[in-house]
Amino acid sequence: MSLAIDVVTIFPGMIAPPVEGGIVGRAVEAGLVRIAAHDLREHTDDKHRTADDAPFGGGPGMVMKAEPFFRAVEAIGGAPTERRAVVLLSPRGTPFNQDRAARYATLDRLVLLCGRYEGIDERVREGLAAEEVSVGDFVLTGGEVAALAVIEATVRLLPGALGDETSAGADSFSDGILDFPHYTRPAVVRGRAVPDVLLSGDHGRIRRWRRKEALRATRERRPELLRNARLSPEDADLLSEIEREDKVLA
Ligand code: JFT
Repeated sequence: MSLAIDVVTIFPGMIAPPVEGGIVGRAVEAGLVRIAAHDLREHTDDKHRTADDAPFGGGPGMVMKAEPFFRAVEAIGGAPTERRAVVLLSPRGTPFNQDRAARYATLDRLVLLCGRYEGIDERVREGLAAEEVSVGDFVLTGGEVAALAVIEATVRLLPGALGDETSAGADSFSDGILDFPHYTRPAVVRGRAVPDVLLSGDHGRIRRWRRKEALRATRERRPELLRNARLSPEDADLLSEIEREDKVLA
């Protein structure tokens, strides 16, 4: 029916406020998604509520203990028939992307496991058949901010999450390339004018200009995306125009 998202973390307070506002908060209020943050320390077994320990093999830092994660996921429960993914956020994970967000948006339940320190005992990934995912090639101090990125990317794809005005199909990445640049009033800002074509009222020229600028940005910033993008014959023409313009400027 609707999606349930369960986040397991020693910092549940990092999850609650961000999911109360914006598109995600509205999707919660509309009943499109339920989001719960679970305190990992509730599933520890000593009086100090210890969630980490020293690494086997030695070395610096601490490792998140396995057993509290197993207990937390058992306590979350869920029907045996539900479509579920368990996701372990990690800088050594498979890159998260729009295709994966779209798959998570089709599930009944998404369980997000957040750790800290050097990472989570490997037996958690194995034992829960978790997908180890990274939100990008930079280093955070734990999984919570990464989990928030996965939540936003997934929830906005749920049918009804975006208003009628906007559609997820018009985004950057929906057809594998970057978005075109955007402008709003006034027509001149600090001496910088909006491109004339956008004031022309000629919707054919506007559409073609936007497509060209989307292709130009992708070619300059993310050329690897062009190899896998769905490109039309018109796109090929526009890319040739861009290449010719580049040569003139060079
Ligand atoms: C960092 C993270 C992601 C993602 C989970 C856990 C501990 C700290 C750390 C930092 C460097 C090396 C551990 C996490 C991330 C990202 C996710 C953890 N740390 N080892 N950092 N950067 N893109 N997703 Cl658990």
